[in-house]
Amino acid sequence: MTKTALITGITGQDGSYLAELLLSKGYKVYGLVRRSSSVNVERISHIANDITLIPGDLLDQTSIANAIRQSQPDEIYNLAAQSFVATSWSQPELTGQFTALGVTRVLEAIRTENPKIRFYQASSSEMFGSTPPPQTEKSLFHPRSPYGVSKLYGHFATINYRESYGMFACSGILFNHESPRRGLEFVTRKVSNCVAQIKLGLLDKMTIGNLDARRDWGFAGDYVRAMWMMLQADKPEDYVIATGISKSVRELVDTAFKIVDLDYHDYVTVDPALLRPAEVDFLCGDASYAREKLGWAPDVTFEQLVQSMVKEDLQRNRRIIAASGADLR
Ligand code: NAP
Ligand code: G4F
Repeated sequence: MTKTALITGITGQDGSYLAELLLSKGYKVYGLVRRSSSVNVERISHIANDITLIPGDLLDQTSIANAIRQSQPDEIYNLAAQSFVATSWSQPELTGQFTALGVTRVLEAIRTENPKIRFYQASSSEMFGSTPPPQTEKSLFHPRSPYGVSKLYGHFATINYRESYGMFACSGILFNHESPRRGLEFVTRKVSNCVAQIKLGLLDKMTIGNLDARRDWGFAGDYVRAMWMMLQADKPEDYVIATGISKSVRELVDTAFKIVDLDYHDYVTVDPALLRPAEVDFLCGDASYAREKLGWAPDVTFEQLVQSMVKEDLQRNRRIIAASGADLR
């Protein structure tokens, strides 16, 4: 029987990969999209004819309930959030409204419309904050940003609806995952785009913040597969999803510049304005439980990921130059 899924955050990085995955499995896919004054569907334009978009906002309970009524989903993937950690210090209240209370709004809409719907919550390794690695499902949470605090609320709201109402509600505690579709404000994409622009002569220098922070970076396509697997399991549980390999921002920068035969020392300067009020120093996840229970493992390595991002940004910037009519030599 054809399954139906509703994805909040379908216009984001993960939403676009998840929609592709579900379509490939024969799902009917709906996406909740908030109103914007300009078109914001670049990441899903290639599948626009295969999905149905429903207007709605995580800030608006009625619109979420309407979306559930219209789509009648078997599964809901709650990916919408204010997801940029740095912004959460300048907009802490709004981050809480989207990223924390937004989860309760979706859970409450499911409870009242159809509690049999399976629910996936996009929890985050940011919730571990200052807890040292390796981080597992059993590690302590100590978030270090308003974003991390908000995600922790959403995480426990999901557990609470599972325990209070017997709902099939799961959280994936996902470590950083990236792709050529990553927003330009996140460090991997900022680096891949700057490297491409420096190589093509469009940019002279790149500024960066904390070079010593360490992250466990994987490929978004591998991680949306884990989301789907969680909702196919026999019982609802929470899982850490990670590669188990941690790299510093410095290693990321070095790797990306080397791909285009440049030495980052010649181009990169640290800008103290990019340092965060409180940093998450060291993330490295242990996804043994997901491997054992779901059979999940990542396919793409850190080096392959950075390579693909730099390559795509080189191609995209070349297209921009070509469209502007500038000489590419
Ligand atoms: P993203 O690219 O920033 O996408 C966020 C999505 O949320 C966008 O589609 C955005 O819509 C939507 N959104 C924001 N506020 C909304 C609102 N009030 N109502 C409806 N939609 C709203 O994020 P991502 O990287 O795909 O991440 C997906 C989810 O996983 C997020 O919850 C993020 O916090 C979480 N997560 C991500 C990572 C990671 O490394 N990528 C790791 C752990 C957890 P617009 O297009 O209109 O802005
Ligand atoms: O790429 P980032 O902005 O990602 P961050 O803060 O780790 O958050 C991402 O991963 C979380 C999972 O752990 C998600 F929940 C969240 O939604 C998001 O997807 O920063 C990564 C690291 C940080 O330590 C930051 O301080 O890179 C460091 N960094 C150094 N210079 C920089 C920069 N980050 C950004 N964005 N820009 C810089 O210039």
